[in-house]
Amino acid sequence: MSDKTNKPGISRRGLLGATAGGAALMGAGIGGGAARLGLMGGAAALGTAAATSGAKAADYHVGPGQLDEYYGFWSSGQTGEMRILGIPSMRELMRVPVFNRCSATGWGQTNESIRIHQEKMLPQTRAFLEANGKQIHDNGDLHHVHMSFTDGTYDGRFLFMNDKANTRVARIRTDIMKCDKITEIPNAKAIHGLRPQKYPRTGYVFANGEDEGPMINDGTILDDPSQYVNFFTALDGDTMEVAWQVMVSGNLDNTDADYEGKWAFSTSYNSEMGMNLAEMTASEMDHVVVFNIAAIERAIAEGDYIELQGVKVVDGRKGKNKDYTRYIPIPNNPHGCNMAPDRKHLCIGGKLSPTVSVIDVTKLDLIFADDSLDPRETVLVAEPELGLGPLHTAFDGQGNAFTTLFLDSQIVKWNIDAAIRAYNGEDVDPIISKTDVHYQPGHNSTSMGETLEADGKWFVSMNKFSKDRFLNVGPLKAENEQLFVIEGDNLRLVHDGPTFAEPHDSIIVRSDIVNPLHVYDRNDPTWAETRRIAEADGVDIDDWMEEVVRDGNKVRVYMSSMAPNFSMESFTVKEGDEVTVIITNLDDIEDLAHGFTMGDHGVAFELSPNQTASATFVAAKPGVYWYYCQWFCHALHMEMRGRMFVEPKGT
Ligand code: K7E
Ligand code: CUA
Ligand code: CA
Repeated sequence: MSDKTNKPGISRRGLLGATAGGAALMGAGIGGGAARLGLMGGAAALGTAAATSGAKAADYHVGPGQLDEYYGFWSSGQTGEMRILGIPSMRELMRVPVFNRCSATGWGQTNESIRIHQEKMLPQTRAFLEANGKQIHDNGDLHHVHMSFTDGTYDGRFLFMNDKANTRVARIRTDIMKCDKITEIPNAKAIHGLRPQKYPRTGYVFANGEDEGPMINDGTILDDPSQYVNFFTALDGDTMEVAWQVMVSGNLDNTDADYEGKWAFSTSYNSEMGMNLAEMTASEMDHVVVFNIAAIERAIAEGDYIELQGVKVVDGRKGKNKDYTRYIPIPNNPHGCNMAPDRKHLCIGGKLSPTVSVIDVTKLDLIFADDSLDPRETVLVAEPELGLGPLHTAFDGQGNAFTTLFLDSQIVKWNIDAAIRAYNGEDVDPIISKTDVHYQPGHNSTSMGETLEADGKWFVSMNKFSKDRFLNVGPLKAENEQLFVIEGDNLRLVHDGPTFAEPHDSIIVRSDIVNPLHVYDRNDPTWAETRRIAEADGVDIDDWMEEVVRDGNKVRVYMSSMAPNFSMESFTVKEGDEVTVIITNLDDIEDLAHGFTMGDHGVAFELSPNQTASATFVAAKPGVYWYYCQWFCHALHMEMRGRMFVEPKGT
């Protein structure tokens, strides 16, 4: 499984040919023309060496009743939720809805979750949604989940994540493992790369806008890309307000931050500002943008900004001769952007280039101080040729890096110091080993690998294709995630696991850092507004409730749940009433969740111990409707139900 013989001894130029061929190469890896390069077929045929090494996998078996050593926080791509796994069992422990609508928990339907969705929604989006008969966007494309940092390591407070589909950033509170903030980002389009500030703390959450557009996108400018710009956003991780933005040249893909709190970095695959594939792959070089945080803060303080949609925007475009940004040329449509825990080296995956570009971030001051210096020559310290389609890099904390090779379907383990020495002309091979994965890996992660506490124990490869690894479930296949134990130079496969559409990124966090509650605190802010409404109605939501409050055609129904009963066996409303059902689960015993489902009304929500939740609907059809508890809670769970009587109009 570790074979150095596969090291590509081919030059980048030779592989990719003309630049248009670069694009074709990626296409080839994904499907049709793979045979030309012998890539996919080869991987499928020889990809079993690692897989058959399961003999010692039992060493790492997490047996019944045993707990995992790490939490895995997983994105879910177009599903729009965050997932929690146990590592090394790779068992999926929980799904936390964020941008998606969840049938189980009522996320996206409860008044409490709709308030979170709407709190930081732009007014024009609200108007747009209303015109489409909706209150919220209930889809998302969640690629990157990252935890808040203090002093360069995870502090267990929050998880932050992007929505590429609807240009948002969300936060999850780790004490309750629920989303508490969703911020729509003005000006930018399609938030993709996202990373929290690592030092001194989070602090900022950096978010990349991937798609270009007119500075003021009101329909005045349409097909005139010469007037398009793109935005880099810094949010305040504590308030989830946008702190500032930087206007940039080119688009933005992935991002990371350093360990000194000085810089943020973003890759761009479209320095060309191309609008189609040929244009986006026209140049041999794209770039990484370096953001000078102190200089940007100074610009904001001194007034060197414009205000766009209420956001202070600094102009960091190319050729502005300001010290806000620098553009470092990187080959070729680069993708991953990963800061090593040695505090010094930033690794950029070349994607169409078989190289990873290594930047020494301690040299960045030089190019900000002296504009005449060649930025690439000044800060680039290595550019090892590692294999085809390098995307993302993870670290073991011991000076080694693991890079996913999308086209080669391999993980290459390499040594950063050796790569630097090779770049300086020494005859050393930075490549330590290559391991087959199944198939086409995108992101990867190591345990604690994006922190100063990187421990080099576990490695996950997040593979975009599973093909023959699992029973056929039809034309749509699962993705495949493989867990490896890092053993010396090699990776040993201990688990293959299918996963639903489509995790991109993950982090592996020591379990002692994360300490969720077992039951809700009754004073949780999630239902503060619901509490305020109840108080105005003279109802105490902390107590047993049996109240129906009428307010014109609005009816608020207050009840409690306690196994195996709702406090109300029935309630009566009139046809056309807008009904809000507000429930507190007075059971405060660990794991005693109830739920509330109103039959034939599309209403269902979770009621975890001590939780208050509510949902609003129109009782538009006269008749008898049963509501029931949908979370199995008691021997008499089936009996935990009641009736809503909807009287016909005019009775
Ligand atoms: Cu982080 Cu998939 Cu959005 Cu790379 S991206 S794979
Ligand atoms: Cu309460 Cu099931
Ligand atoms: Ca490009």
